Amino acid sequence: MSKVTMKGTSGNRNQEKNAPSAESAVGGELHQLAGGDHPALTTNQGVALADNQNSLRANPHGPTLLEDFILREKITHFDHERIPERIVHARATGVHGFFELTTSLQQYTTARILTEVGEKTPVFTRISTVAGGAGSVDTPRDVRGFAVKFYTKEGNWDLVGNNIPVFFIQDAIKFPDLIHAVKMEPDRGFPQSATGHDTFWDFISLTPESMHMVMWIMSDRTLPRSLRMIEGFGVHSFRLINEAGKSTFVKFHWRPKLGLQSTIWDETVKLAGADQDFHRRDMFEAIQAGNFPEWEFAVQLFTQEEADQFPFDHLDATKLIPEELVPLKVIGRMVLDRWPNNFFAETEQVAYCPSHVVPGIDFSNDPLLQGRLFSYLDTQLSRLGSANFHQIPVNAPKCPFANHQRDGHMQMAQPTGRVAYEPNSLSGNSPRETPSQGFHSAAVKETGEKGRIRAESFADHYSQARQFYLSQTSFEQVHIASALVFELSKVEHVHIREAMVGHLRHIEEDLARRVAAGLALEQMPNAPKPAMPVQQMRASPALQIIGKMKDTLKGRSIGILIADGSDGAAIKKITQAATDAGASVKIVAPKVGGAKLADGSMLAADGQLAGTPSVIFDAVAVVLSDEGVKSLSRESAAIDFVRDAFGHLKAIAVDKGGKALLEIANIEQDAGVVNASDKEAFIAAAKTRLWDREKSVRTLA
Ligand code: HDE
Repeated sequence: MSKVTMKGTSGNRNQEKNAPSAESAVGGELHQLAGGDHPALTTNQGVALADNQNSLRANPHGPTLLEDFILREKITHFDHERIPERIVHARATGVHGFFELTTSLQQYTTARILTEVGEKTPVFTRISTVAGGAGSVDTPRDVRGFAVKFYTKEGNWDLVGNNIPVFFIQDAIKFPDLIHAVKMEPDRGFPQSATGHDTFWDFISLTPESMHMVMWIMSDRTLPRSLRMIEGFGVHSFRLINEAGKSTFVKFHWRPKLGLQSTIWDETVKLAGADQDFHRRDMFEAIQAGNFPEWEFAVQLFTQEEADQFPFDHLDATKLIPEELVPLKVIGRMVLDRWPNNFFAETEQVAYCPSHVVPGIDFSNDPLLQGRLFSYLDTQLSRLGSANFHQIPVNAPKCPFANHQRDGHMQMAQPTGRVAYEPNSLSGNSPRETPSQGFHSAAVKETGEKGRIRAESFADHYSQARQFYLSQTSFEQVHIASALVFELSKVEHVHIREAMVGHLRHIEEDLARRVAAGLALEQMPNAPKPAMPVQQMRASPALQIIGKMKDTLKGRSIGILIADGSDGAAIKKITQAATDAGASVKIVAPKVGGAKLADGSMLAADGQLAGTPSVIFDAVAVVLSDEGVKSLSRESAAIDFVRDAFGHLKAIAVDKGGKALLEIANIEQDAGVVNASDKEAFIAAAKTRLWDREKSVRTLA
């Protein structure tokens, strides 16, 4: 019997150059062993492999031998490839970049990152969903985590925030309950990354302090169009400390240069099917194309005396400080410009801790923040398995660091000398304290009685929820009401639906009425007794999304649907107008190889129609010949392409054939359906959503 081997078929056809690994860098000679440019494939002990296709067997049909150390090493390593995923924020996109200070805060802080104008500080930013596991979709209705690690000259500073400026709960002790309620229900293991289920709304309905956050998560803020189009917030108040030791409170904000933009619910649901990795891919493609996303960094600064005048307690993380009360001061910018080399090594292993601050920055007494100062370090020990997690390259400070901590799992450093303690008289160069520039906590006087007490100033649960709702445009209000109807319709227990509507009555009676009607409640439920009367607060337009959309197509994407016989000149004109306006353009055709245009030339497609629905675009154009219309009229993907674009309030440019397809799809012309030859009208319509159209395409609450 002849021996069957698979030698030489190891699939090394990928010509992309791999960055040299630690192993291959060691043995120069191994290069020659493998021949050409390829380093030798070795075990982790550096032994070159002669055969990576077959395990060692007693004979061609015999058992595999235990002595096959090559097989065992490879499989063992594979078996241990995963580490525990984050309990929350498991699914994420991470990107390197830099922070540049434009205005000094020297008056307020000694932190050099906030005083050295023009200095560029490297950052690693990780934007995440909260509830879903690492393999869940990018686009559930969910808060986005917005964590930035600044590798400053004075140590790492982690600003671990969200894309929403408030939180569900006031005290850290409630966090495990909140997360257990929102995550998949423990007996059935679903739903994955969705709030629309009984346990979540049960907990929320019994937690009035969450009502402000509920307004935010039911708004389109939780349905971002792109991670490049979200805001970020440090959420808690922090302190800045200046040279004289004086401290000032500060709230941190990130504002996207591309403006805020969200999708609408039906689009979001379909996006999850069209592209599970929609946000990660969008970020990847933007970075690859050199369209580096950018955020302004802004602060709200205020003193204790000013805080005493606020009609809320700024230490309560369910409250925000309206921009109208304390204006934002822009002090810098962050640009994300480099995709990680390796997802696991960087995005997965990065370890943020709100307790990572630098001299000149300090914490406030926000009880949620105080709990977080414990939780993150603890979580890193469990996830990364060692107190040496700071040695992993993505976590290591880029400034020198030295102390007498020693040993532990996976120690990578090799400290020299006999001294590992301080003070000592035996070493002339061991690390010592730096009394002047070292970290000092703010000298804050604490008085009062110890106890498990919630401050009375935390008792107002509805006023800012009401302010948020009343600050929205009517289009946004209707989305909030409809989201509540959608979510509560997924809740089986009627008493939970009723309890929620009861809370809504304190926020705004009309909202409660709309939701009650959407749920077909026969009677309006009673509102629970509020701990404090609801205050009337001035509307804050800064809380809208629509008000913060920018009049631009930069960073947006236009899809052009074509088929055999389409007019090449018309396609070219639309492409030119869209790219001139800053958008990227993708051609969609029934076959990925492209379509044969009217002039006989082939135009390659960027996406095949069935796999490239209009949900992934901000606006679409349809350019078809009579022959093209005929063939697409029988394609549900083509009908869905235009129906969804219309239903999702997008601009549609059509030529004669495109118009015929719209008629087949029963789409009526409106201001957003424009002639493909009128490029100005198309570009103007593509920059927004046709909000007025919505009432004609769906019933909203
Ligand atoms: Fe987190 N949170 N959190 N959180 N959080 C984690 O730490 C926790 C809270 C936030 O990209 C965990 O490394 C507690 C508020 C982000 O790696 C964990 C409390 C805000 C990320 C944890 C909160 C956040 C996390 C899980 C209540 C917005 C992802 C993995 C006191 C200001 C960071 C990890 C990344 C991650 C605990 C509340 C944001 C379990 C106990 C409020 C962006 O330690």
